[in-house]
Amino acid sequence: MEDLKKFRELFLSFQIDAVGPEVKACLDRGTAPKAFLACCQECMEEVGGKFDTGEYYLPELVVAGEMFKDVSERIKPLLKTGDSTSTGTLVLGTPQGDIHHLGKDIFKVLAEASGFTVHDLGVDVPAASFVDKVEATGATILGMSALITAAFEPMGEVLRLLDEKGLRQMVRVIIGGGVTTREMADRIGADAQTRDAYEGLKIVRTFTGTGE
Ligand code: B12
Repeated sequence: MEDLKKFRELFLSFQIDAVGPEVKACLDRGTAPKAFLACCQECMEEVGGKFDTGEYYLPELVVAGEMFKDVSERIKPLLKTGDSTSTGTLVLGTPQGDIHHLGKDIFKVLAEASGFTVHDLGVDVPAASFVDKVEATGATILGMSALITAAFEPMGEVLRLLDEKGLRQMVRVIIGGGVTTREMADRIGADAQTRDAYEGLKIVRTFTGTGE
């Protein structure tokens, strides 16, 4: 990824004002829009690792988050011209207690670019709101993103409520995000789990019968 070397350096040195122009310069040189998503994810992991070891604090996380948001806004319109053959309706959000949204947003960009209609409820979403939205839209897929362990219980609550309202059979549930595991998905009764937005897209396409 020689092409994104400077972009990566700017991102990792938190040069927030220079990142946008560099995205444009790379795109002008022919860099594929999707390459930025992968590169940003790597950068976020690096920043996250330094946060974990105490080298960085919350301000670095916030700036990295802002840069990531800015980059995805810039490339979103370009991704939409991709393959939009599949269709399906998806409700998406980060459960109550969790305010992380960058990974969810990456998945959303990919799902929309692939032709899905996405109802994004945002972050810190109460269980009842997920269920109400599924009911109101007739969505056949529900995606939840979790980055903190405190979000597990609220995700379980969503599954319980879906059952209670007789909606569980109508909707396939996928959970994603750095803290999720297959065991967690099994425990709460979700259909699928991933820590990779591209894999998530493949999974939801199989749910709608539009995957390979
Ligand atoms: C950025 C960040 C923040 C930013 C969030 C910015 C934002 N706008 O989202 C800010 C600064 C706000 C923040 C706040 C906090 N954070 Co924080 N944060 C992170 C950090 C560094 C990166 C997370 C991230 O964005 N990763 C990049 C994305 C792209 O990865 P991802 O989410 O996994 O998404 C990918 C896949 O999982 C998948 N995906 C994600 N969601 C979904 C959903 C579906 C349906 C699908 C299919 C796929 C999918 O797609 C993505 C691309 O492949 C992590 C550390 C780390 N190493 O991960 C800590 C981390 C998640 N935070 C943590 C903590 C503790 C907090 C705070 C409590 C800190 C505090 N003391 O206040 C608060 C949380 C408050 C709250 N109630 O939520 C802990 C969680 C620990 C735990 N196990 O519970 C972590 C792990 C850091 C740590 N080691 O301590 N944080």
